[in-house]
Amino acid sequence: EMEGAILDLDGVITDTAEFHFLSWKRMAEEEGIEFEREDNEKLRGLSRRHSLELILGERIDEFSEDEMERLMSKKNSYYQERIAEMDEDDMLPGARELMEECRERGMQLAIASASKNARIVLENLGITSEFEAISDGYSVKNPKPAPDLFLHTADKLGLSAEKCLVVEDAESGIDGALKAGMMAVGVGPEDRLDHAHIRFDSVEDVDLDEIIERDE
Ligand code: B16
Ligand code: MG
Repeated sequence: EMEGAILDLDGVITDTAEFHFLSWKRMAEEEGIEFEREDNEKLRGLSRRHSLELILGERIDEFSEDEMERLMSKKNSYYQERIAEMDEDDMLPGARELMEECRERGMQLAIASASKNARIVLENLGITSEFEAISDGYSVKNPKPAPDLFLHTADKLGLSAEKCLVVEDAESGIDGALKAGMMAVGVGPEDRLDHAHIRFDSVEDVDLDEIIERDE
């Protein structure tokens, strides 16, 4: 029986992917680094550092550690400008309902986000107090696709891995959930999430009954 729902933040509760993109793009343009919308998709769910490494690609050798820090903090300041404008209305359709349904089934709720800004976003959405545990980009050393963030979160809930389901929009998040030994629920297209235990096109489509049945 499922006793914990571990939810990803960016892409499941709210859609900040566009804010991340616009912030990376603005930084890249100022620095003469090439970065196009097509390249944004593969950044989904990856840590800030891993994202920058992918954006720089082969040019990475041209940048010192200090330079990389500068680029990341520049991007982050642009991102923080964006999320400062968020409020309750920025929940993805179906996210609130999914949280309520998990509650009705007596499950604990948690957030497992790669983002160091997760707490600010949750505050602005007004849902911080809805979660028994919040793990973010500061919680563990190894980011997704490592299982560490999910295991850390289950631990905070006091639950073993097999009692937790994970809802994720990113390939790397599904990888991590599978490695953690949890029920991996994907939200998004098949080509990105075909390795999930079960997949829905969007958060609105997530059917908890179907997930529970799959688990039995
Ligand atoms: P930050 P999630 C992830 O959040 C985002 O999907 C990813 O695009 C971002 O690079 C990462 O957080 C780090 O964010 O720069 O704010 O620390 O999907 O795991 O909730
Ligand atoms: Mg995500």
